[in-house]
Amino acid sequence: MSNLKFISAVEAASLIENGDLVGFSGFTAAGCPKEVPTAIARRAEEQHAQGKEFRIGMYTGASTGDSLDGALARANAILFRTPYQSNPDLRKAINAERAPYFDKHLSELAQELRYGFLPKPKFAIIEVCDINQKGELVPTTGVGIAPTIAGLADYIIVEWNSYNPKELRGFHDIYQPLDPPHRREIPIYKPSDRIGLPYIQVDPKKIVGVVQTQRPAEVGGFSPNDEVTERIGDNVALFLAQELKAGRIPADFLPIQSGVGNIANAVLDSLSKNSHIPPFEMYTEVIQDAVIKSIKDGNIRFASGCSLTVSSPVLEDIFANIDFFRDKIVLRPQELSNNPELVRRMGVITINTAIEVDIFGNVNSTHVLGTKMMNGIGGSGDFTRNAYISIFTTPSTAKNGLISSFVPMVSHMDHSEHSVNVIISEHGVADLRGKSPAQRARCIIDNCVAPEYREMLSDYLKLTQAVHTPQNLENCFAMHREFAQSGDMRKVVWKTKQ
Ligand code: 0RQ
Repeated sequence: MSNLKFISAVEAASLIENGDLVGFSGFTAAGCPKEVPTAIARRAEEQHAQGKEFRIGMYTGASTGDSLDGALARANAILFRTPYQSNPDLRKAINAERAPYFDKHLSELAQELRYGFLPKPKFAIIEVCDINQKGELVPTTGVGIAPTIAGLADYIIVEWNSYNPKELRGFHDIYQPLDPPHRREIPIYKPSDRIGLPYIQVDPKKIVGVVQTQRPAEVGGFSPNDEVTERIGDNVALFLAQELKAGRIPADFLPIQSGVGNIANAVLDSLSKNSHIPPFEMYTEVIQDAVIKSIKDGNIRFASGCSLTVSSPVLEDIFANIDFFRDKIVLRPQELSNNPELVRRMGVITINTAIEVDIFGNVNSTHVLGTKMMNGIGGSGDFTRNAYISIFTTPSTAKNGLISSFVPMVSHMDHSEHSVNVIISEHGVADLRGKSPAQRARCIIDNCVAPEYREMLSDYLKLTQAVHTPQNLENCFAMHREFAQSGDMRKVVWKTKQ
């Protein structure tokens, strides 16, 4: 190990100058560096106190931990940031235009960096559980865009976090497709196929320092399932069991992708508990607590993902039983975990959460009231557009019923009616396949909308003419306007022509 230069986080941060572009490993809080970003944030604050500019451009895998996104946002140290994020302080900075943010499909970021569509990072900061002099970096619990930024960056700073056991070596499958016109098929035919190396190979001469730490992962816990999330989960399981019975899903079932958060966790619990659904595999981006429980129970046979986004007790359980999980989990770069070619080929059933859905089946995953960024599109577009069956879940209302998640026209569109097959709320299932816009509207209102909004949305349809998509341009955003004015969509009064 003698050739490796061990430095402190402060020394590492001092290498980074105002305006530098920095790529970070990890995906969600899993696998992200912690000590160096915190030290960069402190350096920014010191520079600002001396009246100097200090901001960096940030490429990450997806959301990160608070010591990365949170610390740099609070320090006003962000020149730009992409892609997905979910940190409250960063969200505030983005929505106040203090942190310019552009959203991207997660599968595309690595290749767009290689294509030169985005300027390449000068530094890559990579969290590892093991490293050697040959430049073999073994990532920890999340991969993200680490292989690409390590390849493109001029300098690599390694954060060697020994909270993560070295025995994680073997969990990763590191592979980058060639770029056009040389790209071939990616040879993954089932979730458990491995095609790459168990480490990221870098040029050891680019490693300018290794910072050692033992800082625990920063993934938050999940809220226990409540009545609404449980009912959504049960409705998803019921729907998929029916599809299986009808022979529209093969008897061995198909791989499942499931988004991030409490609803996704509840859905996986319900799928595992449903006796009509056989043990299945996951081809997903985020492996959450419920997946680990289901692997242990034998209800999930294998999980391919980009990160182990699990709460601390679950992570410690994995570390304690690492050999049990070794042949049941693989962690890949997001370019593979979210790859449209693979999602389409393997027939992945995708389940993601919407913020807002319109009665015609268009989905808003990202913007509150059409203007404020919530988190970002994440992998939802990578999966939805290429799914075997694409499902969106949402509670029928938000903010204790003041907002209906179902509106005449979404205030921002991420997934169009062409990509969205099925909508599921706690009230039921709207299967939109093979239906015209008017038929979809009836189906969503009858099956998914909260009882207190059903009549209102039925009345909306009465304001429309017999046309292909029965919208009323005078009223299509009236529910949003009403919420902005009175704080309660239930008070909307439709404008009718006198
Ligand atoms: O606000 O926190 O102030 O209470 O939105 O809503 O119900 O807690 O749901 O945490 O599961 O997040 C779509 C954001 C859902 C997430 C989204 C308000 C609501 C609450 C959050 P509060 P919940 P969740 C895998 C795939 C896009 C990316 C994706 C997401 C807050 O799932 O980011 O799918 N998805 N990636 O009150 C105004 C509405 C609202 C609303 C909810 N209609 N209007 N506010 N809220 N509906 C992940 C990755 O790619 C890494």
